[in-house]
Amino acid sequence: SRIVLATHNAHKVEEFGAIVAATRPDLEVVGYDGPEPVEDGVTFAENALIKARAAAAHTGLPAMADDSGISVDVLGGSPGVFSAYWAGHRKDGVANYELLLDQLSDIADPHRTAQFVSTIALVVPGGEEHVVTGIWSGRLATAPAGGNGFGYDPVFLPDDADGRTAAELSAAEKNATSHRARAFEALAPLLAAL
Ligand code: ITT
Repeated sequence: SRIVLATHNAHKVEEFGAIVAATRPDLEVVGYDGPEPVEDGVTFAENALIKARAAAAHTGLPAMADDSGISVDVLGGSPGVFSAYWAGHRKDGVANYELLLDQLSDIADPHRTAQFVSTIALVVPGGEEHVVTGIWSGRLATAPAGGNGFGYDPVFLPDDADGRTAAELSAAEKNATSHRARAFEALAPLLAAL
């Protein structure tokens, strides 16, 4: 059966492709190039639902959408839902994490804790809606390292990565443990009926 992945972010398409293939190879994940709704929610759940509802309505297929970001404890959870445009320039990953490192420049361990959050909404046309969340805990590095992944990966030191940043993990290593993988793990039982 088929499910629409409602995202315009090529990195998310790649990661979900690998995560879904590993657990539900029978599920065909199709892309979404329909109208992009205004993401004006103030929570990950609201934004994920906005994107999944739009795609389900437009395609008539079950749709899932990920809304994600990095939440830094000492910043009260920011950038959070504003992660994609923290430095004011949407999609400018390097400026975003450089600003974040600046903001944390006076903060030493153990106060650099942060979480990557992935909230996935599943919307079945004319049917149910579900929201699940996956969290990946770690700390902010003091300087970027690594060339894999995207977004804030070069400045995030996951607790389970032996001191490497997320951008120093292989795609397979990241996809085995990331916030996105954990959210999909919670979603998988709900997809069993599809
Ligand atoms: P769509 O809304 O089309 O899915 P987007 O990139 O705008 O794409 P979000 O609004 O959910 O998606 O923004 C998520 C941002 O959070 C993303 O641009 C990155 O800056 C950051 N982010 C999310 N997951 C990440 C990950 O696995 N590694 C590094 N940064 C991540």
